[in-house]
Amino acid sequence: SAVIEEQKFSLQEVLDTFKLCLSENQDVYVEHYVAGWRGLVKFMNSLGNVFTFISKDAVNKIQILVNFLNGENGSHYVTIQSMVKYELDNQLVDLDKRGSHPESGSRTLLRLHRALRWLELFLERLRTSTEDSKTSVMCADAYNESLSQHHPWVIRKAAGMAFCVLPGRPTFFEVMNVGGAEKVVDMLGDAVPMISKVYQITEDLYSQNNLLELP
Ligand code: 1PW
Repeated sequence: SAVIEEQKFSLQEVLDTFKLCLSENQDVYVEHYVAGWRGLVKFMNSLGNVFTFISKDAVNKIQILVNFLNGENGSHYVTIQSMVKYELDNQLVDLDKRGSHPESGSRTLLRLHRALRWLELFLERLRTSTEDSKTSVMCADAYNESLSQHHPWVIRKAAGMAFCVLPGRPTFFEVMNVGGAEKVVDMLGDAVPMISKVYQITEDLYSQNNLLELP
């Protein structure tokens, strides 16, 4: 019936959003990047309340970028490339220490970018996992290999506690709402390289402009 046909969450749709991120000349659209993150947040929240502390910061950062995108200088924020150029050309970025631009688009996106690496590593582990693999371990390993290096002790501690209560692999796959394990693996095989590409293009851009350590 019509009642049942309300929008169902599917991780497939979320990951598809990241496909839309890349323009023909390999620029990254902020609009789709942010939309991808919105979906990820929705997914995280459906995993349980403990993840709201993690997703809260992402929500915050998504909003900062959306405000730029909808603001009077929005045309400069269409792609990550144009955003970085615009903010650098107009001295809108705190480069060495926090100053008059603590919430620049460039430093805000860098935080999501670092978290995207975690996601990439985690999804790749999930893809190659077996029935008895533990999501908590895969998630923690991916985190320790990436994002944790940018976090102070207290956040690492809190994140570690959140991972411990992650649902097991079967529930996890169910929440992803993609289908059976085989379908999940197929979907991830498709999605992970896409996310990896968006990550790498952003990483190169930030690296070339010496922005990887923005405060
Ligand atoms: C199961 C799906 C996994 C998706 C992973 C994405 C979640 C990333 C959010 C982690 C946030 C932890 C708490 C916030 C910490 C902030 O201090 C930190 N933000 C991030 C995104 O790492 C740094 O931002 P700040 O303090 O420099 O503004």
